[in-house]
Amino acid sequence: MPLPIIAPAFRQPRNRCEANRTCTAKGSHRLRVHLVNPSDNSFGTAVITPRWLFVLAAATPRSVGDPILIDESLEQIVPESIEPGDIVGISVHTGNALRGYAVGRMARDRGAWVVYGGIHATLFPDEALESGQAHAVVKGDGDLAWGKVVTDCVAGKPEKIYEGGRIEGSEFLSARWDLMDPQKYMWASVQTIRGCPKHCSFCSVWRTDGQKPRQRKFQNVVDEIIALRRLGFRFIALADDNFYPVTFTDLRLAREQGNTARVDELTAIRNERLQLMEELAKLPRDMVFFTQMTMEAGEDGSYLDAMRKANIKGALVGVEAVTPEGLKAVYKDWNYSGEALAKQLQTFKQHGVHVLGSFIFGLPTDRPATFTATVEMAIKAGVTFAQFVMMTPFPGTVDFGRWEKEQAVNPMMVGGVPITRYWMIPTEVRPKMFTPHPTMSSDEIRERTQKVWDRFYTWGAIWERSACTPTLRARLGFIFLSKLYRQMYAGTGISTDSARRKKSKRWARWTASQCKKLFQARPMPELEGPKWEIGLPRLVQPAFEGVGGREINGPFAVLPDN
Ligand code: B12
Ligand code: SF4
Repeated sequence: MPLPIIAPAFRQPRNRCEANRTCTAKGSHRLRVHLVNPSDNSFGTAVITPRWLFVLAAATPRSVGDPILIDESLEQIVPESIEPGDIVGISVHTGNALRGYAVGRMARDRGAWVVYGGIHATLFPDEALESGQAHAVVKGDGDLAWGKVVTDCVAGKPEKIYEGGRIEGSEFLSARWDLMDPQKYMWASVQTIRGCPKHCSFCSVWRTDGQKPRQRKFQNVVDEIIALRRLGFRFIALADDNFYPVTFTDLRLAREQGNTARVDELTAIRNERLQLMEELAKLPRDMVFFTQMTMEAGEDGSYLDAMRKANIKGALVGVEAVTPEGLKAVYKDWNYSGEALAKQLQTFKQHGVHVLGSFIFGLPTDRPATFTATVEMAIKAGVTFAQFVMMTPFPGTVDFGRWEKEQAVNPMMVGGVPITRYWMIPTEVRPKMFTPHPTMSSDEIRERTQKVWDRFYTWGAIWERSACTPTLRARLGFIFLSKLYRQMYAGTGISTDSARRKKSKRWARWTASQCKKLFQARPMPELEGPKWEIGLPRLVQPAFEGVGGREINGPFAVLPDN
């Protein structure tokens, strides 16, 4: 058996020599590539791997060696690890942009090339150039563009903007999981599809990633998952925008329009989904997948059955609002409300797919009674987990555009920053809500939201829900995970009480380390993958090797199979 590769990724170098493992002569320095996932909060253990980090690692030209990967949700970057001439790639989404810019400025001060990518940099490249002192920004997908950026930096002449665009599903790179420390994460993340045909008003996915589903070759997905199982990962989040990209309505409309090309296209997408699930069903039975999809999938029992057989045991479903007015406000009136909603969500469970219901508070149609009605609906619909997020206008969304226009006349300022650039406001003073509500104050919405989290995640309610697990150990895992989820989101995210936040962070850190143990599995280096008939473009196929020997069993392991 080959020796395990111990990733340099999270053992951050403390001094020059360690920083430069490839250093050849005293005083000389061969440039290194660093990829940084910025975060203000480090928990030592993370729930899900930030996939971009390992995909960009795969896109890094071999000529510059393996990149150093730093996930600040585990631990903060050590500035001394950056040397003049190094290349530092930083990913920013809106929530971590400010921290990302601080890392970029630090790296530039130390003489490194600084490059940004990710959804926020794609939408605000000028901001990354100015506030983050970037040499370059990649807009869109980095799989193909990153190699050119690195080569240009090495040559000392990077361009300011690179158009990464929206590459085809067949071009998505497989991640370099060999550079990950499996001890640090509970779930790995694998993407099977990008883009979403819907157009919800609070979501930017359909605008940045497009409405055309870009589906990865199922063989590549399966190969990557096998590599992860060999390493000892059996919990895998399918980091997809929408796992149910073709609905019955889409097919019916195409048929009614006599658009046979469209019918064929949709059918092919759907068939490939089913093929993927058929292959997943052949993997070791201890594997557990989790995905995100619309509740329309409740219409299609055979699809849900295929998910269950494929061990896709849960899905985040965007319920958003429980009233027709609320759904209309977010351009999601194709979602169900009232009794039909409860029934639709129960269908998932009846087919063996657990639901993490996602609800939004702070919609203009919300009233005090909406909070109670929502949590009662979540309980009635039998969702296994729930998240209650406060309305946030994310850039690139319809909501953001509307709000920015309203604010243009007389912009509200917080600490000298216009509120429509809220991510630039230091986190300590950043408001929790930005868009004014017609009848409730932000504090009222926040307090009511917090109460809803507290009510959904009482010990008694969690205990009752945990009955879906067959063993006591699994039940304990379920309880831990529920409490962790609540603390990470409601305790540290929504709360403005700094003592409560501090306590929540400490608690989350401890619980995360306990939960991690429950997710560990025995590596299966011997696991054989299918031999595909058609030769696939294998842009990167690193050698994956098992790491250590660990016991399996975790909360989802035990969710019913049927
Ligand atoms: C899976 C996922 C999650 C998972 C896992 C997160 C994780 N640890 O990775 C969970 C469920 C935990 C999650 C949580 C949240 N998420 Co989320 N998530 C996603 C999703 C669906 C896929 C992300 C992914 O892994 N993609 C696969 C990788 C390979 O793609 P990528 O990250 O886009 O990277 C590519 C390019 O962007 C580029 N690139 C990225 N970084 C860099 C860096 C450099 C240097 C370069 C050159 C290129 C580059 O190259 C990569 C390869 O092509 C995206 C939707 C999306 N389409 O992006 C939303 C998304 C990122 N999430 C979003 C949000 C809002 C959240 C939450 C705030 C939700 C909430 N209310 O709690 C939290 C925040 C969590 C946090 N603190 O980070 C928003 C972000 C919007 C914004 N403007 O910032 C998105 C875009 C969805 C949306 N509805 O709009 N999320
Ligand atoms: S919220 Fe979900 S369904 Fe709506 S556009 Fe975004 S990814 Fe698609």
